[in-house]
Amino acid sequence: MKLFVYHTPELTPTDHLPECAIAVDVLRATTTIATALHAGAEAVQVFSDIQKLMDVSAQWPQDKRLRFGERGGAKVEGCDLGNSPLSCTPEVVKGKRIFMSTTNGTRALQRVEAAKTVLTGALINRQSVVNYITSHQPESIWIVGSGWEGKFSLEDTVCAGAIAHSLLTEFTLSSPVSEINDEAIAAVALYRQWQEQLVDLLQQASHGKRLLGLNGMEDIEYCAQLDSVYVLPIQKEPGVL
Ligand code: 3SL
Repeated sequence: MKLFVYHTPELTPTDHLPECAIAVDVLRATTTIATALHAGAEAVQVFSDIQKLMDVSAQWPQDKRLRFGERGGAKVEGCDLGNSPLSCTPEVVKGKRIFMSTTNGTRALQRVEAAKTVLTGALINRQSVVNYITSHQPESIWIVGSGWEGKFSLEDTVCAGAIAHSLLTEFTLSSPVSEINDEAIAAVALYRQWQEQLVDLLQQASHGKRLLGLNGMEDIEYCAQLDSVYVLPIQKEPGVL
């Protein structure tokens, strides 16, 4: 297994893709995707462009769709909801297709959508992602953080570290890691240092502070839970999980 962590989509190589890519946006897109699918959403379809989201979703029956739009942490006008995982209760999302566009998370997914297997990971569904990898044993794995507008983010890196830490413990027994980048080693070290205080770390992260300014403490506490849901968001067709 070759394991690489990239802090932002912009830092990934442009001349090849891995066998398996895991897009991560702990605050909050991939946490919301995991929560929505766990609550029974039919699928989540992601867009980087809001107008495209509006046009494509308009072709879907109104009672079977929900539009999730977020920019700068706030709900986009014209959408049904923003990007809070706490909105994704079974009463709201069950049986619905979610059309989603967010500032950074959807861009990370689009960067890797041509990989053979594309998953989304968050702290809440870390174990589901690890179980998939250990049973399928892809030859190369990228864990791609969304960051914030091209910059490093603590929350995505600690999640990458949580996934990598588990893989290094469980995977090496059957298939040794033949290559690992420095970012993956640093992400594991960050996770090992903060694994008991994930809520504190997320509050110190710059996007955590932004969300706190938007009354987002409950969201942060939810997003910081490790292995709290068992769900594997896996891409079925480009942009659809
Ligand atoms: O940047 C993103 O993709 C979002 O997840 C940001 S927010 O947490 O919804 O503000």
